[in-house]
Amino acid sequence: MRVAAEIAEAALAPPYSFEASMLDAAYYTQLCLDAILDKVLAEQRLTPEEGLALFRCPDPVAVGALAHHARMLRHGQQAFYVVNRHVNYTNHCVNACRFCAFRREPGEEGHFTLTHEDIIDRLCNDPPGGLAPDELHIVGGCHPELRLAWFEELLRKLCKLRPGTVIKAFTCVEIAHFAAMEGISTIEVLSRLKSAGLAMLPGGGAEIFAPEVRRQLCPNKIDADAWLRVAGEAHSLGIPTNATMLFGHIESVEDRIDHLCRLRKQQDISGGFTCFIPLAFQTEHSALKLPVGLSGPQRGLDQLRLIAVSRLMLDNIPHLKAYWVMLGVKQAQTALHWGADDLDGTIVEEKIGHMAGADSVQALSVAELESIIRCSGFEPVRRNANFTKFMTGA
Ligand code: V47
Repeated sequence: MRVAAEIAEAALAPPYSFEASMLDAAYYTQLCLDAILDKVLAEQRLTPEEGLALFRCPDPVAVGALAHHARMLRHGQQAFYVVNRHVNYTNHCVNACRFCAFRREPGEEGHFTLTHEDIIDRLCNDPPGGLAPDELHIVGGCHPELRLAWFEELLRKLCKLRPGTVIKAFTCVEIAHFAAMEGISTIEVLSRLKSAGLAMLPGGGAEIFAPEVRRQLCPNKIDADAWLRVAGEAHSLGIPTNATMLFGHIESVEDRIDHLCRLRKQQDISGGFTCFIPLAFQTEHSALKLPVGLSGPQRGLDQLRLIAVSRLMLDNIPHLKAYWVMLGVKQAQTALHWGADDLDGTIVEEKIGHMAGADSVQALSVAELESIIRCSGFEPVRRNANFTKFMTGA
């Protein structure tokens, strides 16, 4: 006799059928979502008001089914992962955002700034029998003394040691900080870093674009327009970028839709966003305290709904990442059926989420990532940072 877990896995194996999906017109009419269903089936753009209706729909599963349809149209049975390494070069930061549990004051316990050698050691020494990474993810706080030349030299060293590996480094916030420190334009910073080997920008620092919430969360950080301008400049230089949204704190559903619409508009203009990553706020060690009921496991369905609405609103951004570090592995796996197509990667060492209280593990192996994907009924596909290299899992 087969164990139940095996049967459950086998039951998911048949490919998605658009005809036999859950998208029953009569049911969506009952939910007053019939116009949205028609648009999703016709692959038409949703309005901000329709996005809000999806947040207010009493049946989150119905919203998830729409997003799953949109995801299956784009990626079919494929679900992506990357063999990567994260490194944070410093937690010294001039910004002091209220939600951040990663930053430390100089002299405070846990304050650090890595040397080039430390960074190379973390990124270039593969564990015995381990795979060489296809992506290096490098971000840090906005350090008041590290100069642009230091970062250029680091990139050049890494390119020499890891030829062929995509270097995804420095958020739009860091780029703006380097420009202010050097007294040069952000586009000049981007071109210099590109010449030194930068291939892509990660999506951090976007937080929430809505000005009032941003003022409360991160008053010292560049504003939405500046973040989007730097992303657009990167795109104009042929540097793709990701985009994030920090959610699950003090933002309203209107703020979420505003964030998604600003990203969608920028993508219409500059076209270089590769992947959207909703970042679930980790509360435990954050100075930003939320009322009981607004954090913790009871937010699980809200996370899935946010992922689904993001997939439906961001019709022009190809990929949506269920970042397992912040969501937890089980929720990230579930999210693959709610509009997400990517799980991020092996990571090895993660600090920003874990210092804030994320209870996920530090690393996942390729075997674990592939198993999580297969047990969700998808085909694991190993990618690099910008999804330009694909390898179907064994
Ligand atoms: O910018 C900070 C967020 C971001 C917390 O582009 C927090 O592939 C939750 O951007 N709870 C950094 N989030 C991480 C990031 C990222 C991660 C993985 C992949 C990619 C990519 C980008 O983390 C920050 C901030 O928005 N963050 N503190 C917190 N307590």
